[in-house]
Amino acid sequence: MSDLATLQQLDAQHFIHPFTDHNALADAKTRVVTRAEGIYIFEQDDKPILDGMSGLWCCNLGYGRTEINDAVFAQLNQLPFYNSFFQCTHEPAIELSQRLTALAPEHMNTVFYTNSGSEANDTMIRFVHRYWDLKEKPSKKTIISRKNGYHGSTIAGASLGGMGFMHEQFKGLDYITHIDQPYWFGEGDDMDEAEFGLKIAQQLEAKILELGVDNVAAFIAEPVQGAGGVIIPPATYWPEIQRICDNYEILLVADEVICGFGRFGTTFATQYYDIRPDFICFAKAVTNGYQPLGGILISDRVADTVKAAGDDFAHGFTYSGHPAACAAAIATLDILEKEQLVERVKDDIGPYFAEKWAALGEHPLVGQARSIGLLGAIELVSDKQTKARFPDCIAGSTCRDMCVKTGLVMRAVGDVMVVAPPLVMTHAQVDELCEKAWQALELTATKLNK
Ligand code: PXG
Repeated sequence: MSDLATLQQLDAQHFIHPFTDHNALADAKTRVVTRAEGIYIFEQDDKPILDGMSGLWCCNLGYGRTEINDAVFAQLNQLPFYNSFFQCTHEPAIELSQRLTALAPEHMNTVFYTNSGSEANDTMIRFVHRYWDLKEKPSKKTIISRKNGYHGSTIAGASLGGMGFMHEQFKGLDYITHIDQPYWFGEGDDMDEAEFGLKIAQQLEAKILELGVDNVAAFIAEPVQGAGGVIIPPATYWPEIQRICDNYEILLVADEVICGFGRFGTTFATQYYDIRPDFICFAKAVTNGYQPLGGILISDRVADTVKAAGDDFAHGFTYSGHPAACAAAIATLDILEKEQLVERVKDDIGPYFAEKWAALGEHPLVGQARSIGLLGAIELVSDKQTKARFPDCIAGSTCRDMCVKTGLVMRAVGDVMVVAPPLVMTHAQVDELCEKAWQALELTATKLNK
């Protein structure tokens, strides 16, 4: 293995990293991750770092799951690649489709495969536009999304996303528009939480009426915004969104790229919130992050319409339903079922995590500690009463650096610290995560002189 300095130098010379300030990276130097086991990653010094982010919201079963590796290896030996175009298919894609649709809500019985969450969202738009054209409502093209949502990084994914700093760097699609997010802590002022949830949901109705129902095709949202800072909507939000979509016959899209596969103690977050989307977009944890695979689960009304069209649906990727990726997904679903991890999140480790995580709210720097299943966020503030922030998101970036010192991966979204740890963690590991987070908060407070 090359020494760290050589790797860092080569990295700086040849590798442009995603979502990275390369000047800051040049000063800090890349961290080279060398191996992983259980819920820990290791760098060259070989000290364990608790991975509170499951890779990047994807390794829900943790690392070292050799069952998945073996399944991929066996599939590569049997049939490393064949396409699913031109009336061909193969067993892994067939089996996975059957398994995924059995887990999905009853009205969703078909899947289309992509290689990532971004492509899943692009694909969703292709289906939405095709559906309304086939329904002879071709003016229905606009998709309503939310500010601060994240839906990926292709042009369509980034256009659907509502992060201002991303939109500054490219020209977004003109048939996508955004309404506010249900961020009660940050934007609810003095409003009651339930009332705020209704008010924000009703922006969807107002937007539909403003644009004209004949022009609106779909509404997309993450059940809980992940990359935007683990924004858990008030309980009143989703029922009202469902009512509005039903009332105006707008297709509902649940982007479950982060929420899916057990994170909330249900297979899909759609089931947690009891909503009936036309599309569930998935990726990441479907293969435990071990192979690139994404896709969309599609409602019967949309799938039946598109299948009945009588001509080609002109959309697909070379690697749609790649056999090795499908094999990884089947092995992942096998483990989820065998180890009863969805139930474990609901009845055991989820409630335990909720209790321990909530205690971080007692720290003087924390304005709110919230969680759902195994997803958690803490809001860093300089004043707990007024919720005043430190300038320039300095608290978040400081806390992230302190987490590195304490041996914990916790992500900073501005001044919100978030975690999405593996579903397999033990009670003792939840304690360890929360203790390390507390230590990082203490170090942050000292550095910020609080
Ligand atoms: N939808 C959602 C809800 C996501 O979180 C995507 C789509 C896109 O998936 P792909 O596979 O194309 O990356 C995502 C991805 C972060 C971070 O910093 C989050 C994601 C990706 C990279 C970084 O929190 N989410």
